[in-house]
Amino acid sequence: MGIEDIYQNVEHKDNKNTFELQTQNNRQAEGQAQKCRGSRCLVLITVSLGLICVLLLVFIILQHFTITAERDMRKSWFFMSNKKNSWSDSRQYCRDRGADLVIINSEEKQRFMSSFTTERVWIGLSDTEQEGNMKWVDNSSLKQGFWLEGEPNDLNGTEDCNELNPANPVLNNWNDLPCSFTIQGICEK
Ligand SMILES: [Ca+2]
Ligand SMILES: [Ca+2]
Repeated sequence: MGIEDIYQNVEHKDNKNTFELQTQNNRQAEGQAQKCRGSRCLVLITVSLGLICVLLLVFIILQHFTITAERDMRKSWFFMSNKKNSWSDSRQYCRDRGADLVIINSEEKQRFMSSFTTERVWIGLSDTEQEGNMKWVDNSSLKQGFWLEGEPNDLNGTEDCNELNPANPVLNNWNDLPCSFTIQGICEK
């Protein structure tokens, strides 16, 4: 083997080594790129899942508000009876329409009902069953009354049905009357 052959051999070996090194580098780079792609993929999946969760949450909240609003609408459907009548005939007017005389069980509702009408109106409260034991049309007991001063007075022992008279102060405008008295009623559906 001449000196030239030795040089050629060494050169060939060097080339081979360089090629192997390059290949190794390429593999490493590819591996890193794959790793990078993999972690990017993970981030994307995480972000997507997060977005889906947020969308679901928004959807649930919107559904909740829609249902609550619908329920409130149903709760808030009030209408007046068409003419002045006794308490029981006014109540019958409401019942014929799938409603009943209004039940006022909060200050908020009392304020609303007082602004709902300018007329004296029957509300769904009476003590016809037992004197002094005021009950709503759903048979629940009265917890908070918005009575006119000195009322209910059961005048002459004949007053068992109750009106709301919006001409009086908003939180003091109930009065008991004879049930045969004729005024309109507020129905609640
Ligand atoms: Ca009474
Ligand atoms: Ca009275």
